[in-house]
Amino acid sequence: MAHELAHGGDDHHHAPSYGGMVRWLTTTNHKDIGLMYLIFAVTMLLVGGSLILAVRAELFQPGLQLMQPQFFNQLITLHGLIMVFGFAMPAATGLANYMLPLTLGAPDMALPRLNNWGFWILPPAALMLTMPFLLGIFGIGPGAVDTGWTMYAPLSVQSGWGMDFAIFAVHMLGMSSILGSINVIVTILNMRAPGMTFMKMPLFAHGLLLTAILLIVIMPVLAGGVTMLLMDRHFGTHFFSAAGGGDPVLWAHIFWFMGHPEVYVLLLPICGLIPGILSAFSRKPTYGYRAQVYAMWGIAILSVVVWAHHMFTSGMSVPGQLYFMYSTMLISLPLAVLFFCWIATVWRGSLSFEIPMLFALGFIILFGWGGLTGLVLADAAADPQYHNTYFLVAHFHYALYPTTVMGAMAGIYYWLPKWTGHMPNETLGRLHFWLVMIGFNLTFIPQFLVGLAGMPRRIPDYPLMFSEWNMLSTVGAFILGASHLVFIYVVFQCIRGGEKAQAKSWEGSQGLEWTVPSPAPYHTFDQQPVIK
Ligand code: CU1
Repeated sequence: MAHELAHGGDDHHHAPSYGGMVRWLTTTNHKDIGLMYLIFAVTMLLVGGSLILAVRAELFQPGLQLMQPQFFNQLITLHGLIMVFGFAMPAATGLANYMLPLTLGAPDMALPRLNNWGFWILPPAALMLTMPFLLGIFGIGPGAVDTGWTMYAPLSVQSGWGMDFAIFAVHMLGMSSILGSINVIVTILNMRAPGMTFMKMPLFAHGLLLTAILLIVIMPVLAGGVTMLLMDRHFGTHFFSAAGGGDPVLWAHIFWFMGHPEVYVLLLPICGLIPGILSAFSRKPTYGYRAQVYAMWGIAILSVVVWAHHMFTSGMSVPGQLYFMYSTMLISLPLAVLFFCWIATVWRGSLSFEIPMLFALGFIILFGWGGLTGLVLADAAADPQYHNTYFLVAHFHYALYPTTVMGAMAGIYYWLPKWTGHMPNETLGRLHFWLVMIGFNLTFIPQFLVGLAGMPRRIPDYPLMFSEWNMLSTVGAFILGASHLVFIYVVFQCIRGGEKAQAKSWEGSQGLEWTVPSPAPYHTFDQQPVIK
């Protein structure tokens, strides 16, 4: 089934055809690899989601019901690392692999073997990250990394050997994303269809290009950081130990130099993807193409100079606080340009609300709240009040869930007809969307409220006064979890059959050139066989 799906398209490489596992291990076809990335990402989404449902179950009531604090810490840490590195980034790389060559009019990614290598680093890395956790459940070893996904020193210097596994996993995940990024950049620079200048390229490609550049800037820094951490842990250095002349705050700087741009790494591919969907279902061209390109560049450049807004409470000079506050707030300008263009694209359009459009609009609404609450947190005077509370947790979930999960879902639903030849079930797809909207808001609105009231994050117990909101939040989380099962059912159903997709899969769709200003450049799309 998956075999047919990936081979439905053209195979330009005419590689010797192996069967079974060997074929998937050795494939250099961008659709095969894109598909494997997507399957890996959705698997990790379910794993990371299950971990946090255990956390929410513990937080259903005050007191310790289900687990000890150390196990709780492992759950929240793995949830963060798995969702960012195991789900969100591979999901974007999967969409990039599958769709980027098609939107550029290229036969494949520029470096197909590198592409294969980049993917196959991921499963061992995921195993490396989760193995100590599984061993820990069976009573072997100290369990998984339990420092929170930020791996702050000095805790991470002293934590058990789950940390060492996490360090190696981070190295491998970083290597994988650097390889993927090199491939995206080379493909975009060299393999565009004749006549497709930079400013005629789909916004999707612009988003992926910026993401790739950002990843190459930030991932080596994190790799250096975790290497220093490894040295501190085992080889007698004192980079992060105040007693030895080092500084634990140095770790926070290194981490957030990666961690803040990472948010935009996750956002930018979706900023490239959403305008095309909005345009298709509004039956209008994308509004403000140039403005969106420049805004995305602005966001990418600003994103690497604002990292210490995560550290207002770790002791910073007033000029430092002012700089990081204003530079952070400055990002809202290019983001507002994007929001304006998205709204202007649908404004007075002939709208219809099929599944991808629902997810695209849901993304705009929820991500808007993520952005606005981010402005609150960026205020250096207000931040000490909210730092390390559930207000922050709710904020970054409003920023990241719509971008990564809903963005990926919008893209997957949008392209499912093209990939499988069938339309997804509209009723179930809408059910999925509304379960997401209800479940997500029910989970995180209460977290804003308990956060404002002072409930700290990363602690398995809490005072009685927070009980009701936490109960609601847990109920919401389980609804949100269930929504993903509906999604998986719809995808399987769509692969196996259903209403036949037309050449223009969605009624308003303009085909593959959805974000290219007219006239569309020369391309080879119509010579590629239709997926049956
Ligand atoms: Cu940040």
